Amino acid sequence: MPPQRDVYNPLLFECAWEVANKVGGIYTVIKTKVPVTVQEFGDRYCLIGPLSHAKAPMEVEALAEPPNAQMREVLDEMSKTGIKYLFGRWLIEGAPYVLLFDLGSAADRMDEWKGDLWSVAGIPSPPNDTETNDAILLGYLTTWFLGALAPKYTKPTDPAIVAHFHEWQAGVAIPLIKKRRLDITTIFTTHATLLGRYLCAGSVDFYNNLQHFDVDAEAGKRGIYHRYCIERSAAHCSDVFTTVSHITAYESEHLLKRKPDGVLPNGLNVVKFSAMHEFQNLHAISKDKINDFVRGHFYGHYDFDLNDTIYLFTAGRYEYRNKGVDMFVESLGRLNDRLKAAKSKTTVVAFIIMPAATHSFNVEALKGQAVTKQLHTTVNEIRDRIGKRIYETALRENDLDPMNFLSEEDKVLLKRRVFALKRSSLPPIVTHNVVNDSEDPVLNQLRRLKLFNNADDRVKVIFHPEFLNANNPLLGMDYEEFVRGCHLGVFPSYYEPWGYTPAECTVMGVPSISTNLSGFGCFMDENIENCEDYGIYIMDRRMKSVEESLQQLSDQMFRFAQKTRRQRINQRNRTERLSDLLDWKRMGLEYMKARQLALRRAYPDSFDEDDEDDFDVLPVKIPKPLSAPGSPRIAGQHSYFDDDEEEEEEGLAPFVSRKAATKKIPAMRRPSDDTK
Ligand code: U2F
Ligand code: UDP
Ligand code: G6P
Repeated sequence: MPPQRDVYNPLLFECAWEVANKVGGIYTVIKTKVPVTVQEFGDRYCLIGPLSHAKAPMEVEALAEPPNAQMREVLDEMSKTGIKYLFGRWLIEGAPYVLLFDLGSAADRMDEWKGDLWSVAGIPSPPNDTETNDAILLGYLTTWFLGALAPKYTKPTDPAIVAHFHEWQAGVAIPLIKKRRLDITTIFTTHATLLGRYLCAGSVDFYNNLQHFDVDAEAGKRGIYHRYCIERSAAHCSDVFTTVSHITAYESEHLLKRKPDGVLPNGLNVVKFSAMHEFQNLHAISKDKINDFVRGHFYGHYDFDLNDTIYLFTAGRYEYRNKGVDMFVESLGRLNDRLKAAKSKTTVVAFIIMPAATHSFNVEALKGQAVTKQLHTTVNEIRDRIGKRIYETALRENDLDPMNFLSEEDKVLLKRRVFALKRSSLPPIVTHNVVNDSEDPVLNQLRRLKLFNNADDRVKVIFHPEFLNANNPLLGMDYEEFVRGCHLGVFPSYYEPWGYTPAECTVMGVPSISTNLSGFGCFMDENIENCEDYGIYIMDRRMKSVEESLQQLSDQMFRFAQKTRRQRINQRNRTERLSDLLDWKRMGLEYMKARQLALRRAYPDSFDEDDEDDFDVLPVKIPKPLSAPGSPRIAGQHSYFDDDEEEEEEGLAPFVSRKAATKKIPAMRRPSDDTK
């Protein structure tokens, strides 16, 4: 007979490589989700991860001891055998408990554990893969801890234990928990598949061949067979298996050979402004800073009107094909031709923010900022002097001829500064000296398309091969501030399980272009009747040929470039209204459902029969939109956990959008100011 536990007040352990340890997108997922999870679990929630001696001291406040006797006892036992850890509170909103294991303190057990992993789970581990070695240490330490904790809770009134693991690096514990038959229910969430990432980075027709890949052979060819085994085993041994989007669910079904039980889309911690104009003002302030940079960058060629200039950007890890930078650059070339042909006065400045190996800043780029700064300082000094002269003259009621106020010295000074603005070269297309300049794919494509920032180019380009930060001497802005100042984010990804960048744009009220191959793009398409009305442009990269997709992308950018300021302001307001859709307060409901399912599978007898309906249909209270008229009416979010027979049968229907008209935000009535 299955055991009985208190399934209404379970303990929750969430385990990931990126707990208090920023590496990539999973850190954002976990950190931003903490407030809603703490709200639900309070002190029954604890995160588990590896101890990074460099990062943890900045993020975690150590506590003398864990909150309850059971955890204290287990950690004391582990400590006596030489295991080191840091227990404390993660200093982020929600301040959850964290348990970070010092993997080095268990390194002497590595061989024993590797042997065990092979014998109990059939997972091999080569000697020199540090990432895998670390994953094994983390997995065994976590299982040790949870395995010792679980037997301390055996009465039907004791809490059930839910353990949620993210990504293969945290996945080793799952087969171990299963093989050891520990009294713990497990959830595994994968944020991408290893094979998917590797295959897409090459030039394969990934989505049309998903069913046909010989997964073991492909993993073997890429030297990741052992990692793949961990990922696949975690997917199969977990009580509940989930991914972050339907498209990754489809991919997992074929590459990991288990159909996910559900989809847990990524949310954000949305900061609400009390009035719309507040975020619009922030846009104007940030745009001014970008304007300053642009004045400097284009000095000597600054012959376009910033009042009629729009800023486009793409950003993320430098994965040229996966992130669709190839498409972005190609369509910038087309946009340039179209704007020129249309004799448009609008200038588009396109930024590419992706870290690449560099030597230093480009001297020309630095010089531009320096000479404009000097001119600005000189103008301010002259302005002060003129001010004094006017004041003195006016007091004495002498001759007030303005021509007399600029002294000869000031005229000379000003001329010198203006001469310094002359330059023989074009404004650089890249801000740094790139290590592999001649092989860099972005630079090579820009050169091939002759996008050199010529005077007659309506599209100017700036490749910034480093993530942004406020201390940067060139573009001294944080990423968030930069995004707010831009007009449109462009993310034409080919492989993007979720894609935080367009989601971040949305909650800041910045329109974006994404694709129907990204989790975010598909999610928005499923939930909104007419995405483009809301500034969510979605490129079709499924049904269209590359050429057609490129055409669509340049059409979307061209249409955007033709909008009036009024139309852009209006569109930003609509985009910002979608924030509720991406808020963890709403997205977190899917996590709740996953936990319910895990508990139900492990402790079916602990649920009151009367409760059944309550759990199947969670009280999904969708927050009201910000302003009543014209706002999106969010009728209901499509949930993978909905107990809908038809949906279950239907499967993932990968290339057929799961449009459910009633669940969508209705199309917007076009306001009169939408026409020029
Ligand atoms: C996904 O983004 P991530 O930030 O998690 O992407 P990475 O940090 O690149 O890691 C993805 C996995 O692929 C592995 C790596 C991770 O397990 O160790 N990997 C590898 O083994 N070798 C490589 O050369 C490259 C990667 C996702 F892509 C986004 O769309 C989501 O928004 C995000 C959050 O859900 O997760
Ligand atoms: N980002 C950043 N600084 C930059 C550019 C991007 O911190 O200058 C962040 C951005 O805010 C986003 C992340 O990089 O959170 C990229 O996440 P995404 O989900 O788009 O892709 P991933 O890298 O996880 O595949
Ligand atoms: C915000 C500000 C306005 C400004 C506008 C510029 O809405 O509140 O004062 O005029 O941004 O918009 P644009 O799309 O031209 O950058």
